[in-house]
Amino acid sequence: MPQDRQHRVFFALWPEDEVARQFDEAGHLAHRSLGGRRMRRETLHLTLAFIGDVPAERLAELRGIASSVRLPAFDLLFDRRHCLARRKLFWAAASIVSPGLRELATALNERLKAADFRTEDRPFAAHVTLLRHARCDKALPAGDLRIEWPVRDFVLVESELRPEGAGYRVLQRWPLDQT
Ligand code: 2AM
Repeated sequence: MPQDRQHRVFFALWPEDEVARQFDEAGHLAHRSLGGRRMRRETLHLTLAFIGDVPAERLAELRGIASSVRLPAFDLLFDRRHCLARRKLFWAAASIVSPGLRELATALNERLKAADFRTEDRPFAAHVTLLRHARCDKALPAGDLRIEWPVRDFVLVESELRPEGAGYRVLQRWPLDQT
């Protein structure tokens, strides 16, 4: 592999099959009203820190940053559906952002910044995108969202832009501490 190849990467939470299935079902239901393009079940995730293009030789630094983060596992409850008209995105969110999630996202973003990686300046908004190009002017179907997600690890992901949408590859997984 040529050393100067760029890798488009980000840190994320990646759900287990059963949790991904519930997000997928919520996307399926919303799609009936809002249309757009559904995210494929195997690609559903929550971004903790978006980094963008990095050269291959800096991937080891990212692995080092992840390994230096020692934080406890936490549980999330996704109970909000939101359509962001400006970006035509429909996503699932949590009305209470657990301190564990905030701590993890903050730790990663701060360490990335300290190591001179480019990170997002926009405030962290915990969400799982379910539809792109959604018609947010349409009414959502009735029904509440309630997805419980026990978070026990986080991942570094490479995004490969393909004609059929982004393809993601989990490069490595780091466990969170469980007591
Ligand atoms: P989104 O779902 O709200 O678009 C991979 O692109 C992941 O990184 C997506 O979850 C995306 O969020 C997130 N992301 C955050 N900032 C991004 C950026 N500047 N460009 C592309 N994706 C970004």
